[in-house]
Amino acid sequence: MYINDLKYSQCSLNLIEAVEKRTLVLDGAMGTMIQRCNLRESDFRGEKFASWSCNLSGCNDVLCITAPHIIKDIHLKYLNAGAEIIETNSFNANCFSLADYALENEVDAINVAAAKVARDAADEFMKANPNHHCWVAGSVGPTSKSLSMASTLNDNNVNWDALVDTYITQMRALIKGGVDVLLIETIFDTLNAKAATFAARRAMEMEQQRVPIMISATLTESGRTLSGQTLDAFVASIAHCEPLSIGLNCGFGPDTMAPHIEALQSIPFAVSMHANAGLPNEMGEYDETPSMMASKIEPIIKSGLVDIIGGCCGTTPEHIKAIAQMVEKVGNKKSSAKESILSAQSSNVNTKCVLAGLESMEISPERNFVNIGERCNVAGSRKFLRLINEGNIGEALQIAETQVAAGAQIIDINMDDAMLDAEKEMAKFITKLGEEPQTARVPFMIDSSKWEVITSALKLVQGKPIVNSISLKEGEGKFITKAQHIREMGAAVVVMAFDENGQADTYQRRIDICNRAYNILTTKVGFNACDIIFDPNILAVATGIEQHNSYAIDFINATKWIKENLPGAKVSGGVSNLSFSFRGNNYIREAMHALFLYHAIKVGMDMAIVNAASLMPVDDIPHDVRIAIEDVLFNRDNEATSRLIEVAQRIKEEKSGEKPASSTLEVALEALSPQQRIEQLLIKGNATEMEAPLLSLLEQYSSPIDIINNVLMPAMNKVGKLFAEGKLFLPQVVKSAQTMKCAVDILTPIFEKEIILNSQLSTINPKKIVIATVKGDVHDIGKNIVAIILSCNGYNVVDMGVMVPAEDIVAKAKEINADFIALSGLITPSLDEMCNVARLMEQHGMSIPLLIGGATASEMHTAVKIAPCYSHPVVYIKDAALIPAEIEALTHENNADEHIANHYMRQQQLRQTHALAQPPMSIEEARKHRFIYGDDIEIAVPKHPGLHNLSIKVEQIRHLINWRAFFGVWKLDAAFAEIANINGCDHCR
Ligand code: THG
Repeated sequence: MYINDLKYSQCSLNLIEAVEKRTLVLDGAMGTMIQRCNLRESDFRGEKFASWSCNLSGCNDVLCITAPHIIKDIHLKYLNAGAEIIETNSFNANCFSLADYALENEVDAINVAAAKVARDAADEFMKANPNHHCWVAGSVGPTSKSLSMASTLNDNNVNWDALVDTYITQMRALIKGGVDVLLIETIFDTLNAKAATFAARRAMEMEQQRVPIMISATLTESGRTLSGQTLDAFVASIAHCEPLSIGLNCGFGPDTMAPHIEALQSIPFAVSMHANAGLPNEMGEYDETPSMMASKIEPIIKSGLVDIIGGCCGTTPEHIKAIAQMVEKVGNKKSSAKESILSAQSSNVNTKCVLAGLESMEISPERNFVNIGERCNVAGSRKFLRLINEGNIGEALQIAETQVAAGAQIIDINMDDAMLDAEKEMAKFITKLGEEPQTARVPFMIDSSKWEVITSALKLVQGKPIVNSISLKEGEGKFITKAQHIREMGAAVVVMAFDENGQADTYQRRIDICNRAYNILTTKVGFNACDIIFDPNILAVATGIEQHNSYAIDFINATKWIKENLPGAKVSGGVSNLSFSFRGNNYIREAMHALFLYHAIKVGMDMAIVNAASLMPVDDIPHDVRIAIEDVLFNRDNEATSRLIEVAQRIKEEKSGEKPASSTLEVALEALSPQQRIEQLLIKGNATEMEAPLLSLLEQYSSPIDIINNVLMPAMNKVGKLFAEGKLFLPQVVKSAQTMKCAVDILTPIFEKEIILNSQLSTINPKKIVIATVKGDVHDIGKNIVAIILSCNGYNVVDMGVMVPAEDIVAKAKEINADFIALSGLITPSLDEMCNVARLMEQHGMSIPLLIGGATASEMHTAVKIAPCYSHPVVYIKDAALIPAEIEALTHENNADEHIANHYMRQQQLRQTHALAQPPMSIEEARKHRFIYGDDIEIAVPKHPGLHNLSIKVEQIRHLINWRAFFGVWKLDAAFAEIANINGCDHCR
């Protein structure tokens, strides 16, 4: 059910229409008027609460039940003074405030009564004055709680859900009682206001009745809300509820309030103002007389800045009368500009994208480009991950601060690590960011592939954040539900160019998916087009794989298309992804980022996730480097990657002053033995000269298979090692793998002949590997690289693609009698899915090794979470280049058992280290595990009780000490544990 499907009452429609045409007069203070009545405590109690246990004096809201005639009389006084909108006497009628009087269970009754008595007064007035229309506004105060400050105030009694429930109860009752509009007022904390607007929607859905919302904030002297937001930021944070009006009340007299009201003139909503009768004097009284107040308001009305005007503390029917007369005198004319702003409000394309932290930030072409700090990301910064793991929030916050100081205008926050409770860590970090003035200033980007992490983070942000991200990968239904929720929570959204078939990796798929998502969001969800940020996938270029060569230019062209064809939509992307091939060479990476951004911004890219501190000016890049990079970005020719590798290597040498990396690789081939020559050719990816040394080796080895096992495989392992040391880049590894394939191809016809001769079929039967990106995940670039490297190494690879359910993977492996299953995934939920696959393999009684890879996978997670699900090897593979070596080791004729035993031992150690690093359980929890014994247990009695002197040598007891536990605590690694083994520790066997 969408809010737009609900209907306004005729009265509410009249109100909306009236605000567009003229300035309406709101009533004045309720409290002042009740005080004037000099009520006794017994008047508050009335009949209903005569024997109530609490003192009810001062509980104004209860009077709606116990003395409705008094309240109705006040309403009538305001109506007769000229008020057209009267506020119900329900400002404090929420369960938190009423709990002070033990009336928390009367919220419904009091609000229904408040609405009814106001309705009564309004109807009576209209009957007597048929030419005057008047309306009832349900007054909803801020409650006594502050959500965004709850953590600072150590208030554990309130959170988003509790506050939303509180508001829902109050608002449902007001709607039931017949109000024409809800007035959320005296807002000092925007997060409270967001909860209120969220609750308003729910209340309307529950009551099947739509009512307009008026929103009114209270500023402190600094011109900000108490929770620290500027007025602009406040407007940006609540505009998503499309209120009838936004305005100010309380806090100031009319003259002090005027400049702030002026600042609201360009908002696409009506503007309301109900100031106090001046500032309270020393006695706490308000001195401004009705005529003083009216004359101060006059210029504001004349300038057409205000659409709804009334009074707050200290104002009386006399003040309202003076104001109403002044409004009438001024002529009650609205500027046509304002009229058109208000009537255009329903169009959702022509508004702007304004985000907010404590301050607002508009994403506009004038800003040229917005940079989003990437470093608060556990998957994108080893340092940040370490700090979060250590619970060092202070230094983690400094990373955010440093980014803002370096120019980040938004900060991306990502806690998706398999070993972290991402939801909890995100909540903790976001709360802390909101408390630090430097970081609270900027809008946040909540980056997670887990929906629960996003939804719970949204409940903690008082500004207007960006959700990063949603996509069509699970189909339209889920996409719409998520988008709808994000819209209701008032966030902008990053939409990744993924669909049911995976991630878009061509120009056409990029624009097709973005176009489809745009249409769904704008037509079916009613999302403001300006709040949609497309991410058409920045993927790594120069990987050595041909299909990847056009990734950069396709992104740039897709950006251009989106900006030209999807009005309002923004474009963003994670720039550091682009240069993953050059990890270890920061200079080239940064130069690539700078040039990529330069070209993407030219065609309209609005923002990007970047390392704010290391953005390089394009003009600082030497001409030859620039050309080499641009050739890659624009995919100018097939040699572009090779040329960039050369440049990258040269620069690395120049920067490090190291012995050139290439010269360690470059050796005079003629002087080498055939084995060494083959190794060099493989490292360099040179296939053309491979045949001669291979053939000459045939004289030395009895079979081509021996050459593969003893020469080619070790050479590939060396490639893996050089890669791990940062001496080779990914494209070179891919090229090496392709060279390996050529070498194997040269040998194949020879051993095929041999098979026939020796009928050794089984020995050369290539190993079969089933590889898949698991269910829920569409990322497959890493997996594809692994598949290519494996095929090049002569394995028989069955690539099942992306989003593959566990059942299908296991079925396929059984069907083809696979030797390995390899699983890949980039996002954290994929890791849980990998556990599911492991469990299913166990259920099916399989015994083949399971290989785990992907950006969020880790050795620790594999050992702690996945391996225990399966009683055979589950091995984490850090890099694509390392997989052939691991497969060899796992199946090695002589050494496999030892390798697997070592592997199990290492994983066992990792699990212990992990267990020891967990915080100790609480004493209550520990006591639940205490030893419970009954009568049937016999407890041995010591044979010789009392004190005895024993003389024991250390050597005698050393083997009884659990050294492994100590090594775990001391964080010593496996090598040290070996010593314990040597020393014969019983626990370490
Ligand atoms: N699109 C969207 N969101 C994203 C991405 C995207 N969020 C995450 C990521 N991609 C963008 N963030 C990063 C952060 C860091 C790096 C890359 C992308 C990075 N880090 C160094 C590395 O891995 O080599 C590590 C540096 C270190 O440990 O200090 O490159 O595309 N919507």
